[in-house]
Amino acid sequence: MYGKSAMSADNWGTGASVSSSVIPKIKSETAFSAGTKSYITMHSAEDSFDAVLGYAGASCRRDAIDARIARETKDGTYTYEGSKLKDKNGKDIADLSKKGLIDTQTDVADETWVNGWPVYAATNAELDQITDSDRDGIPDYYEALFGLDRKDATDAAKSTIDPKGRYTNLEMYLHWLVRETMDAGNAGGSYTAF
Ligand SMILES: [Ca+2]
Ligand SMILES: [Ca+2]
Repeated sequence: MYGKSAMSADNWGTGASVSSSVIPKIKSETAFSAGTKSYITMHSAEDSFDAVLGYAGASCRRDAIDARIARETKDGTYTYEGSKLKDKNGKDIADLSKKGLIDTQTDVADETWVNGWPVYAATNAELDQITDSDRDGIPDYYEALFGLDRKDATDAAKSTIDPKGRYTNLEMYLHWLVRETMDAGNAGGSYTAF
C-alpha cells in the first residue's frame, strides 16, 4: 500500500480487515493463471498507480477536474469540502469528515467556472476538426485521411479500415483519437501479442 511499507510487507496480516478464520477461505497461495495469451498490458502495482493517475479517464484530454483529482490522489490531499450540515434524515453530520467529499458541484468554488463546472471552449480550428457532413459520427478530416466518403453515412458501420476486419470504421476512429494516450499509458508494461 502506497506510503505504508509495513502493510505492503504483510498484506494479509495488517492490510486485510477480515477475521483470521476467514483468510484461509479466500486467500490463494499461488497466482491465478492468466493463460498464455493476454489482451492487456501488465505493469507492477507501483507503475500501475502512476499510469492510472497519468492516463486513466474517458476523454482525449483532461479537464481541470480530472487534473485536480489525479493530483490530489497522488498527494493524498483534497481541495474542497462538503457543504451540507444535515444528512437526508435531518441528522446533524457536522462531526463527520466532509474533507474532499463534496455534496454539490457548487461546493467546488472557482470564479472562472459556471455553477461549479469549468467552461469548455474550442478554437475555430478545433471546431473545424469535428465537421461531420454525413453525420455518421466520423468527422470529414478523418474520412479524408483514411479514404472514407464524407457524403456516405453507411461507411461508419463497415469494417474497411481495420486490416483484419474486426472493428468498424467508427470504432477505428474512436481508437485513433486516444492512440497517444493509450501508447503512453501502456509504456513500460509487458504484453503478449497473438
Ligand atoms: Ca462523417
Ligand atoms: Ca462517411
